[in-house]
Amino acid sequence: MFQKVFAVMALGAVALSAHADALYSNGAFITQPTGGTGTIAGLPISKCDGFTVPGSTFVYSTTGIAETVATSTAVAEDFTVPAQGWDLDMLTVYAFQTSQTTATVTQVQVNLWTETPYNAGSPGAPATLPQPMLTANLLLTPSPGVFVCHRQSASSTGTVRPVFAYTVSLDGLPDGGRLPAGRYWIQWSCLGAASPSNNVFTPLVSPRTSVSGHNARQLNALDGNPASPRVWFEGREGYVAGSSDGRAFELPFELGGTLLPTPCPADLDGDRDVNAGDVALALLDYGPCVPCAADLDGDGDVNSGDIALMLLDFGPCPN
Ligand SMILES: [Ca+2]
Ligand SMILES: [Ca+2]
Ligand SMILES: [Ca+2]
Ligand SMILES: [Ca+2]
Repeated sequence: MFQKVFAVMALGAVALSAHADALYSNGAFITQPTGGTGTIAGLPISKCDGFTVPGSTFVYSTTGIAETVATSTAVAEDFTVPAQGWDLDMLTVYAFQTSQTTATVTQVQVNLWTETPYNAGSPGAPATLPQPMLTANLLLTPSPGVFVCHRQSASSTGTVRPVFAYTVSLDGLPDGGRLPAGRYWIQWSCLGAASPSNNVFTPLVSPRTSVSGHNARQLNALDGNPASPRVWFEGREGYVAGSSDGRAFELPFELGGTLLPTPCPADLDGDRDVNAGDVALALLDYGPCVPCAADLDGDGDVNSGDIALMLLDFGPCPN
């Protein structure tokens, strides 16, 4: 009989997780929602914010950061799960391939870290290298790309770099994406069209002053040579070895899912209500019992002390 109760519960949980709410956005990047001129008249624009470094008049302007499966590059961004915990269901990332006018991304690779990503050769790597949660990236087929805007340099009004949004399921993460409170890094990269260039880029959060705490990480060649090893480092716009440290940035992404329910240990049958049914279950286990859900005070015995705790929580579980 009780097995039946749990089976019904499990079905309820599946139905709930199919409803994904917006849990987190790392920042916007459309700077001119009412559109541009020339060949992209009327379509929204994401214009990068240019900057110069002391002693130079050159205006740096980063249209995109490589996140290309075909060249073994990737990016990672951090997010913080609050005390209640999250059940992640979906990730939305943004990508363009210069000169492509249609959505080209056919695969998004995803991994998750519980520490800042470093690998062998990373500047400032800790003695013990962190590892991603999954030994192999999730290989995910995205929803059809949705046009979002055109990405431009700081000065251009004509270059066509249509940015598309791609959404993938995160239910392939450990435990279906259920995460306890803490700080995490989500890693992603995209597989797009092979020619005329296989490079896939993400725009940057723009303007960068709209958010703080810039710390996006890149998996790429440290020296800019495509043949060099791929290492994790903090991305720096306008970095020039020996003359400019550049400036860190943020990358746009969104997470969808649900808040985990608040723990309610006295609710033994999981119906989110502590009532006579739960007391009846506890009485079935009365006496020495290890391990035992009804042993609420953890003393290895289900007795009047546990029933008293149960009565204290009588009524609906907190949300
Ligand atoms: Ca960040
Ligand atoms: Ca999930
Ligand atoms: Ca109950
Ligand atoms: Ca007890």
